[in-house]
Amino acid sequence: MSDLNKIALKILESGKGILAADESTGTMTKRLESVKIDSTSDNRIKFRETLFSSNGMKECIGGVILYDETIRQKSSDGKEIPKLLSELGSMPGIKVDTGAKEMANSSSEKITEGLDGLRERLKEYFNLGAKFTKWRGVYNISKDHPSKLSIHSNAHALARYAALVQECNMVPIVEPELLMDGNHSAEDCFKKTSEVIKKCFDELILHKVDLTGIILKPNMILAGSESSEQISNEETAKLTIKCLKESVPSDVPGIAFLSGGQTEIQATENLNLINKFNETNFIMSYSYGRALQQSALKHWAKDISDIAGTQKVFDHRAKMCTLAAQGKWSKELENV
Ligand code: 5MM
Repeated sequence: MSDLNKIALKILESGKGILAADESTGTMTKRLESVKIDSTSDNRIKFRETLFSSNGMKECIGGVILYDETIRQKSSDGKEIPKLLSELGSMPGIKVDTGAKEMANSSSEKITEGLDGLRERLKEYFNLGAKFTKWRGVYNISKDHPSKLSIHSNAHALARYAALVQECNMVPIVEPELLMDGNHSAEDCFKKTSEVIKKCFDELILHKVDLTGIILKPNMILAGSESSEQISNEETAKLTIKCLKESVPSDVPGIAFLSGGQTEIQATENLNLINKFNETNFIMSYSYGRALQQSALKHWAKDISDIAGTQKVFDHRAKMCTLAAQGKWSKELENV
C-alpha cells in the first residue's frame, strides 16, 4: 500500500468525510453577508475555528479543505490551524486552484486556472502541514454544454494538477463538478457526467497519476434545479452508482461527493441510499461545503459568541452525514 493510498483511506475511514471549508474570500463573503455578518478576516476564522474545534470534527471529519487565507491563520489560543486539525485527528487539506475563469473561444464556459507556479506553491503548502489538496473543474449542462473543448481542457488541467500534487507527496482530490443549474434531465446529467469523468481518467492515466492515491469528488446524478422532471432519491442513488461503476477505474480508493446546492437533508438522504445500494468497492463518502455548514452558519450568525450552540448544530449534521456514509441514516435520527 503506498503512502498516498494510506492517506486517502485514512481520510475516509469508518464513514468519516471531508469538510469543504475552502470558500474563497468572494464566496465566503456571500455566505456571511447572506446571514448579515461582515466578512472580515477575523469573522471568517471565528466561524471556521468554531467548526474546527467541535466534537463533530473529531468524530466524523477525516479531512478539512482549507483556503489559502485559513491555512496561514491561528486559532484564538494561538495554534496554527493545520496543527489544530491534526491534533483532533483530521487531516489538513488545501484548495490549490486559483478559480474558474471564462474560457477563450467558449465564453459561456469556464476553465480552472492555477497551474503556473503550482509546484512551488505545493511545496509551501506541504511545509505548512497539508496532506491533501483540491482542484475543481466546473461544467454547465445544456444542449451544447459541456463542449468537447471544456471537457478536454479541464480534464487536462486536473491531470497536470494531480501529477504535481503526488510528486509533492500529497493526495489530490479531483473534482469535476457538473452544476445543477438549468432545466436538463437526469438522463442528460448521467450522460454528461459519465463523459466528463471518463475523460478525466483518460488524462489522469496519460499523466501517470497513481489512481490508488487520489480521491474523486463528483456530483450526484440529479435533474437540473429548474427541470420539471425531478427524479426520486432512489433513482439518484442508482444512477449515481451506475455512472461511477462505468466511469471510474477500480483502483480509485474513495469517492467523496460534493453537495452542489442540495439541501442538507437531501444530500444526506442521497448519500445514505448510495451506500445502501453500493455494489462497488469504492468508499462512498462526502466532501460537503454547504450541506455541512448551512445550519451551523445560520445559528452562529444569531449570536457569534454561542460557540457551544453552533458546535451542537454542526456536530449533528456531521454525525448524520457520517451515518449516511455507512448507509445507517434514517429520517427519524434527524429529530433525536
Ligand atoms: C466550499 O466551496 C468550494 C468553492 O469555493 P469557491 O467557489 O469560492 O472557490 C467548492 O469547491 C466546494 O468545495 C465544492 O463545490 C463542494 O461544495 P458544496 O457546497 O457543493 O458541497
